[in-house]
Amino acid sequence: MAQIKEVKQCYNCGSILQCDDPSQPGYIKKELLESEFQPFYFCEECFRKEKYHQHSNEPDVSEDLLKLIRDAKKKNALIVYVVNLVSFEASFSSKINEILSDTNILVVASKFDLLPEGTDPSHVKKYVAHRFLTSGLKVKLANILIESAFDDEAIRAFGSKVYELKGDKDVYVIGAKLSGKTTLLNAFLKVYKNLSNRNIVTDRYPGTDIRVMRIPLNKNETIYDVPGIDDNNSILHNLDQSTLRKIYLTKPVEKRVVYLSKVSALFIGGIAMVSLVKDNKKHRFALSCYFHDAVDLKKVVNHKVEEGFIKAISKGSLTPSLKSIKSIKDLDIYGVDANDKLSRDINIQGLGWISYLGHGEKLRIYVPKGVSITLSSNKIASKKAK
Ligand SMILES: Nc1nc2c(ncn2[C@@H]2O[C@H](COP(=O)(O)OP(=O)(O)OP(=O)(O)O)[C@@H](O)[C@H]2O)c(=O)[nH]1
Ligand SMILES: [Mg+2]
Repeated sequence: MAQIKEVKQCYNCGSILQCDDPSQPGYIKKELLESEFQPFYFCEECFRKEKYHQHSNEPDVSEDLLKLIRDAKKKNALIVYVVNLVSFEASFSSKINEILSDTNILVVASKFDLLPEGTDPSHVKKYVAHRFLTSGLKVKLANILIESAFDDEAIRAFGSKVYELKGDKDVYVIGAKLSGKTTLLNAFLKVYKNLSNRNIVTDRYPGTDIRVMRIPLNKNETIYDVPGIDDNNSILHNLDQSTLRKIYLTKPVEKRVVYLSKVSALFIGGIAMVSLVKDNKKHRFALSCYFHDAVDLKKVVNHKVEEGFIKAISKGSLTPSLKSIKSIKDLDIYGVDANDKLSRDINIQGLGWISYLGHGEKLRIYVPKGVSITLSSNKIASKKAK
């Protein structure tokens, strides 16, 4: 009987994928094309050209945390990896991911309620899967939950997935600081039954100085709430408490669009800046910005944008401002080639992200020293240029 079969295409260039001839368009290695972990596919050329999901600085990870994660792996425990959907791109650690490669992982992508209204969860799920894959962690699409900790149905789905995947093993809930681990577990406690004679306790994890909350599931098994991976590569780490409270997202982020032309720049509060170094005469260059609305976005047209940025910070005319930025030496500067007809996100860890569609422009991104930026495919929508 005739069958309808999906023809697999490259996510970037649309070439029909093939494993026979590396010199022809759409070539991909057979094991990648057949991998059950692959949510979408890139031909080898696009993957190489695009340097997907690279990020500049990794978070610091303590020896104690690595010890705890190695212990979890030795016990064959289920790892619940919580990522905060508004900012997780540079929260991965290659040291942790090396330990966790080939481990049973359930991903909870939290704070879906903070993405713009109307965001497609199935696209976000693929984005998360791809992000994990390129960080060296294999996760099946079925084992990624996109949720908000305030949604009862999502919490029940989380509970049943944990029971389905854990077998007779313990469960370790890990992820970056403030990713929502404890909030998730507190919501879970409302629907959970303690089948043991043990109480929930917080104490030191053996052999480390890390304090964990232990939630007994039954006689032998326990869920561990593990303190977060450090955010020293995040804007959040640089801000004082009151500024942080002002720009920390608690309602859905809204898109703001700014058009840049050559010798212009966008000041993102007094914290970060994007300048357009090379334009494309035929196209206006639009930046779709996703930051808290308390972060001022100011476009400036000036040959001396760097000087202008530092001056504006010292005058306190941008909100919020990082007073510790006193000269250009206090900033890390990255170059981004906005390749032809490709839509991308520039993620500034802890602050938000900017989407653009490239036509061969060149950009410069300025962030406080040590803050990581990541270049990735679009989290919200995968518009492709024709
Ligand atoms: N809007 C929204 N906020 C959330 C959600 N989950 C957690 N939060 C908020 O995120 C913040 C951090 O949550 P926590 O649960 O303390 O994060 P954590 O991962 O346990 O943080 P550490 O223990 O420091 O590693 C809190 O202000 C929560 O209210 C969610 O699904 N949606
Ligand atoms: Mg916590």
